[in-house]
Amino acid sequence: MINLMLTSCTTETPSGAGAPGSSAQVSSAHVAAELYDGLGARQATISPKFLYDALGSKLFEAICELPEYYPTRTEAGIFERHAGEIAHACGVGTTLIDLGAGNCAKAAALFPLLRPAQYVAVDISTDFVSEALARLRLRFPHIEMQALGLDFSSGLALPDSVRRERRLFFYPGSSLGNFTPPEARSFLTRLRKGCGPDGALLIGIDLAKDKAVLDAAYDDALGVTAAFNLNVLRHVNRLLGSDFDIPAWRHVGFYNEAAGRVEMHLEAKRAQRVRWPGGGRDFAAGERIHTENSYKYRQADAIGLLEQSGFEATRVWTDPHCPFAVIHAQAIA
Ligand code: AVI
Repeated sequence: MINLMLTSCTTETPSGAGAPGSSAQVSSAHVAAELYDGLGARQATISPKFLYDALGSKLFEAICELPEYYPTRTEAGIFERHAGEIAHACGVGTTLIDLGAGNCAKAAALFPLLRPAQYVAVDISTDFVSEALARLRLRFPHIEMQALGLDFSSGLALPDSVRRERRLFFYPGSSLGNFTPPEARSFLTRLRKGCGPDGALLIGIDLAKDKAVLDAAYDDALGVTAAFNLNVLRHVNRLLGSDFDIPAWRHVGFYNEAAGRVEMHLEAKRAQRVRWPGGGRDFAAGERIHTENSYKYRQADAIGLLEQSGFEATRVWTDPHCPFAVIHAQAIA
């Protein structure tokens, strides 16, 4: 078994498109096979989940602090400004299921208004989330809480201990964008099945905006996002025993307007051969490894995606200066 360290931004564990979770016990054979597949493909890829080893998680926390990286603070501002309305739309006494709960801070900020009947913190890292819950229980002793160690990006089997009544899935952080749209639809459809006829979803989705803003957010002046992206090669070297020479690669992050997504790549600065046990690959100068997509939806498309997945958007809160949506969506019977 390999301990694939994947942790979160200061609050939620980002999760999506195989992206992010916390500390997953993943079989080394499975991890290696996935990496070999991606690295051997004509267009080489490394799944974004490999961005989140211990250092990658810290770098992601740093990204959330950057002036250029607007999503974290924009979403936090929306939750702060509209807390009362959001709580009203969700209603009190729900079964609040926090997907990628991390340190549970985002959900906990809503507890006084939401007053959930049960709080279920789901994270790929049971240890991390259990520690957070132990602290939360002291602050909110009247709320029934449980931690679930689950990689919900691939399946959502909730145990019987999770109440069936009025399930409210909480999925902030715009991590939905790290799925391709078809993957996002499958994921949301699983949530719809998991929440039952009286369930709902509270989700943060990043919206399309000016290319210059997006380019800067994913290629910041300090080079933190570059370090975050390049660090994936260190992680892969550790996991595979490969010999990626980090200084021989550069970070590329840009908004692909036609595809409606930000793309992150690693570009070879010079022609080189990368070796790993039993194989290797030649990269030409300028050849890229695709490491992440971050889809930016138009608001109408985000609502459409929810509808196609069995949800009806009942309320949408946005920021007056920076397109980002927090959406409350009710399960369609
Ligand atoms: C976790 N996820 C929502 C982030 C994003 O914006 O797509 C990951 C990230 N990649 C580069 N910067 C941040």
